[in-house]
Amino acid sequence: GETPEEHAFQARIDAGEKIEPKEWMPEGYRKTLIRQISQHAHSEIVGQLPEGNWITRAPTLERKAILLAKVQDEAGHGLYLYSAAETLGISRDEMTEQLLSGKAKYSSIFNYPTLTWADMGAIGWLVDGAAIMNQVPLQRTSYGPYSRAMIRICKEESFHQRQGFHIMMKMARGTDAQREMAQDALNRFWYPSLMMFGPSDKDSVHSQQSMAWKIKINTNDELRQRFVNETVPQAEFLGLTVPDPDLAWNEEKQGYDFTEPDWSEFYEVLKGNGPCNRERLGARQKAWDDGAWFRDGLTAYAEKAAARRAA
Ligand code: FAQ
Repeated sequence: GETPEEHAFQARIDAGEKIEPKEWMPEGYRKTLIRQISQHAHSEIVGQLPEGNWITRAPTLERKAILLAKVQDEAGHGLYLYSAAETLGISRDEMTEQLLSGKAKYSSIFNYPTLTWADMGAIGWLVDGAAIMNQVPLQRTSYGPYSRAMIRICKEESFHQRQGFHIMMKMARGTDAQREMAQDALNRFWYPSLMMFGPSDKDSVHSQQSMAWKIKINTNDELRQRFVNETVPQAEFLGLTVPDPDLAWNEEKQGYDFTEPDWSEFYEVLKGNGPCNRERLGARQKAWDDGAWFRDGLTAYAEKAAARRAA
């Protein structure tokens, strides 16, 4: 049965009120938010790695400056989201330890390699495009700090998506070799992008409760369908082919029928067996280890300062 507190809480959610950090909330609500927000934060931080790989090899100074700015934005999004999660009573250090131990996930998409410059286009266009599709509704999520973080982050993601599409446009209208590179990037990133929305609704363990709490606003399949509907015409505009022979407009549902991603591949990536899982976590572990002396220094300084104040 529902306690009076839980009942009053659900009534506030149903009325569209925002929940703020110091207010009462069910333990499950707090835990679910910590899980989702921290995984989102980890995705932003790990998400810097595939693109960071290309900063030194960007084709022009202008492209390099833009890519550098985008990757810096991702660091900012990560820090913003860690702060939102901290308001729920977990520390940055705990979240980092959960990431490194494999207890906390990050988006499956960042376990795929970035092989060519066209991949920078495909990531901006498809990966940021999918991120926006998911995050625009989350601006209305029930937890105040998360909702406000999403508003800010979505503005920057829109710029990221545009810059990716612009790279794709240049490549798709360039030499034959460049067009082939753009097509190859689309071929490799299409299904991993569809996986970003999570398992199909029948296999999504958290959707029902998260939607009742308005931690999630849409189901995974709803957002995936919206993404396909919006992206296919963009691929056509680019003159590129979506790597799905069964893709077809369905007049009745006013959307595309499309092939589901290979869910066994998705679960393998989640288990740590994707092409780059070890490399990505290895890079985060190294950054954590290399920064230990600095964290120790900060703690020692803070303790000394506190002792001086007490004296
Ligand atoms: N990857 O029951 P559900 C970005 C896990 S955008 C890995 O459906 P839920 C920007 C899920 O956690 C990317 N794991 O789960 C950028 C759960 O496992 P758990 C980040 C996944 O939470 C762009 C299990 O499967 N965005 O970084 C994935 O209700 C370019 C069962 O699934 C967000 O995180 C996946 N794709 O729905 C940066 C958005 N899908 O936790 C750089 C906020 C599912 O029990 C470059 N998050 N799982 O161990 C969400 O909206 C939701 O958490 C979903 C999953 C929709 C991702």
